[in-house]
Amino acid sequence: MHQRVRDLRAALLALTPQVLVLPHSRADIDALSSAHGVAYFLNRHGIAARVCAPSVSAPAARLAERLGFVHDSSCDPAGKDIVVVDTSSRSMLDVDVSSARSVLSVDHHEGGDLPGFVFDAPATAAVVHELVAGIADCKLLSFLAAGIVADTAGLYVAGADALSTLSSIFSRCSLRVSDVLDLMDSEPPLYERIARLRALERMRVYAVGEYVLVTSRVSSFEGSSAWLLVQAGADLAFVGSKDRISARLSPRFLRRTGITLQAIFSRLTADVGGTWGGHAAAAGMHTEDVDVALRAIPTIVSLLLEQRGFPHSIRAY
Ligand SMILES: [Mn+2]
Repeated sequence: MHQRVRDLRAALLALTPQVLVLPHSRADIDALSSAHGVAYFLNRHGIAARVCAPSVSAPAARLAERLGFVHDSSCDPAGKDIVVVDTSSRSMLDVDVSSARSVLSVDHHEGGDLPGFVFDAPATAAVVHELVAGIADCKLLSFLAAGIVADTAGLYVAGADALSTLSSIFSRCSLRVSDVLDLMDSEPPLYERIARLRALERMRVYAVGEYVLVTSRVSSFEGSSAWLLVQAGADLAFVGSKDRISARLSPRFLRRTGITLQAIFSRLTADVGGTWGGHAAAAGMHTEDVDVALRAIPTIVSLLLEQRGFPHSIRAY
């Protein structure tokens, strides 16, 4: 066990029950699996702990249900010891923890404002795996493996550390990569599939330089729809709902151009108003006029390509 994980272990074992384990808002698979891992560790050491996750992403909720993990969807932090998981930023939490007795974060992102441990790890689940490795059952280990697969973009950016953690889980539980992928790949519900098909029906297709940019409109599930459009061949997909646009980039576009959604949305919100948040290849924005914003996107992408010296003519199909 690494020394930092040993320190984390000691800090966790010093907590007073009942401990609340809190993943970040709209908990993803890494956050929710890590929260269950930390709660499992505490419970196994006689410190009663519960997972409190007021908002959970659909893939994480499906996976937890499939593996039989349950969490509370509301909780009162007053006077309790809280472990915050997969974030160390107050603003990323659903629950105001200012009345808590203590707060300890376990995270792999820099830049938070909560006290605790930030690890240089591919996923929080990899850290939690080290914490529970000797005691955990294969349901929890599968959940943590899915957390690592999810946070490494389906192993696309997995390095030796992620693979060696997975290797240890796979040999202990006789798993293959396909078992974890099958576990994660549950069919989305009817309305989500209809939204995705609507997004296909309503899309506008542009070629910007050698890249395919697609915009579309749905009434909900815009993130899932944008993901689908990238699977269908788009390099950049922007899907609007009533007052929100979700976007995804293909790994190819990101790798070749270095243009991120941060760059695109910073420019777009400066031009048409609104706020945005997210990662390089998956992000979203809120805006008053979704149609105006969607129409402005091809020109902005073309400008960003031009600034970086790439061919950038726009063609609508
Ligand atoms: Mn994570």
